[in-house]
Amino acid sequence: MALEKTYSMIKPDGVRNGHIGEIIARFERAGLTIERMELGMVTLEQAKANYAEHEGKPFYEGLIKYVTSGPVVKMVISGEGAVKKCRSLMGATNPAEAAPGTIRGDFGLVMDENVIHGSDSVASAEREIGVFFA
Ligand code: IDP
Ligand code: MG
Repeated sequence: MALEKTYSMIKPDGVRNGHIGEIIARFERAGLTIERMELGMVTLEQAKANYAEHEGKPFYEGLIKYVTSGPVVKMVISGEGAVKKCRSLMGATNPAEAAPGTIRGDFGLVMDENVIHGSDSVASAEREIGVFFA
């Protein structure tokens, strides 16, 4: 493994439901470092850039609305194998299938509002960090 940076974002439901502290604590407990962090809205342009790969899918419009609906926590997280580590702490995309002990398994209920985003590769991470921390 290598020292990596990843982009993660506590989505509007995670912020609204008061899970910021617990989620950050889990990243830190796992040995990851929060390098940058900002609480604020996602612009329409940022949402579209982040989710470009999903354009045209049935859930796309709802996803863009949801992720721009309220404040989020944008983070750059670093550490050994940070991309995979972050994804495994997050759990499966569908909270109904996410294992207990994962962020989505513990704090999410439905696919439409699944608490957190995390880059799926080093290349995606670089792109997404550029979108949110230009
Ligand atoms: P990921 O967030 O685990 O990487 P992706 O497949 O990249 O999952 O999907 C991006 C986001 O789009 C998901 O986190 C979720 O918010 C939303 N999403 C994906 N599939 C569906 C769906 O079938 N219904 C509603 N929302 C979905
Ligand atoms: Mg994804």
